[in-house]
Amino acid sequence: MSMFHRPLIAGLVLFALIAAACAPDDFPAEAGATASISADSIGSDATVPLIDLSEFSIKGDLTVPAGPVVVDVLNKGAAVHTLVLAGGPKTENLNAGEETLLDLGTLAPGTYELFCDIPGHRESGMSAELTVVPSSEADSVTISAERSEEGPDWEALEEAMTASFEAFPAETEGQGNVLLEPTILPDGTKEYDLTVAITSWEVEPGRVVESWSYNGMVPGPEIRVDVGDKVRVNVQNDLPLSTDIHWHGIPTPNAMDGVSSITQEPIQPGESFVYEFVAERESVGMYHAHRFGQISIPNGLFGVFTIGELPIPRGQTIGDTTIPEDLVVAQEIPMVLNDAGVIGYSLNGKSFPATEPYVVEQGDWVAITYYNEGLQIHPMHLHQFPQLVVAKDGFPLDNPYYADTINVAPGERYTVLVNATDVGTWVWHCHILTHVESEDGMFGMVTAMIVT
Ligand SMILES: [Cu+2]
Repeated sequence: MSMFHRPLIAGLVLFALIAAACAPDDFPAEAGATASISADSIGSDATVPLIDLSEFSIKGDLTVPAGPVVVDVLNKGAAVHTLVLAGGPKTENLNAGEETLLDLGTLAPGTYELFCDIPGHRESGMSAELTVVPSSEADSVTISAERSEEGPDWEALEEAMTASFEAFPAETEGQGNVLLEPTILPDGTKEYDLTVAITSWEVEPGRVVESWSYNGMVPGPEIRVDVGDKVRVNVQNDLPLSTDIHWHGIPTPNAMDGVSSITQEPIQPGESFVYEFVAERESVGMYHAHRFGQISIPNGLFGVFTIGELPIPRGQTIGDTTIPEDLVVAQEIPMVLNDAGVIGYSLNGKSFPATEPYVVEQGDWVAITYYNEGLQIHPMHLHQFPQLVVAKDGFPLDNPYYADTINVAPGERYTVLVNATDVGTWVWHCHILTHVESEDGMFGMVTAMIVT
């Protein structure tokens, strides 16, 4: 490398933030601190690599010589992003088009992870390795003198988009939501066994992650019981952390609520716990860990738990439609939403093109329940067919209503009825566009209803 520093882009507007408190040599003691600095406070011996953020990638000068490093970060994307040095400093939230300097301190030779800490972005591809070579090898390193003015590679975008559609539906290993059959005990109790462990999970073709799972699947096995059933769930914890199970939306005795340190002792690694309760009323619920939920749930520890029948308003008139008294639901579709952890943006544990298309016959009535186990809201849009919202969190609505887009917040469930009146492949997706498209084409929270 000829120079350790380079001219800063004219007109670069920078904000001196809390740099005063952060001596560069203190890294990693400044872990988590935001460390944007002003242009004129960069030491003349600092390397200033250019890093670009977009949906969902981190690109730029990813090899630097050992010594002081100040990254010039530009958000070239459409969404808010950050740049974080794992265990080190991070930028403020950067809006689309914003640029800042991030002081990484003095880096020793080695590899470091850079990522965006907006939920879901790291898992979706915003992670990159920064390689720091010994200063004796500095001559072999090239740092961009200025940002390329080249526009996007339109052709590459076209190719990636077409390829992503052509791959749908893609086969992957593993399927979630498989109905779990109980063992019926002599007194009629329905007994289920759940093993909690870190297991491999293929989210999309070739992307195999270390998911946190119930019985090795994401979402965990579906549990379905009748009102009045005695339920017993044996939980074996094979995680490296203690856990518990909360029955979200399911009434239980307090001691069975699954909030360890309050209603029970944590289930330690290698230990087990038995949950027992009576299924009191019809419920459209979920089960998930409560302890370490922010780690374990996005990583896959969630499942669907249904008591009784879905609340279908047979015979009721909504607008100019009367739901037939003898309406037969051709298919019940649980759709569990997630957006973070090792799984990332997904429907039922899979990212497009590995998401499952739902094949129905023309005229079928289909009942769909959205379950949001993620950290963000997701407006779920089905093309062509109005979605009749019949229940919120399992509670039947007095006045069901039609919507074509249903906003599902974390923890919520919406049950909708759809009459598949028109033949075709109708796309079905979250309408936050960065949850479904990246520069690699379609991904994440997209599937289709195929009406034959
Ligand atoms: Cu979304």
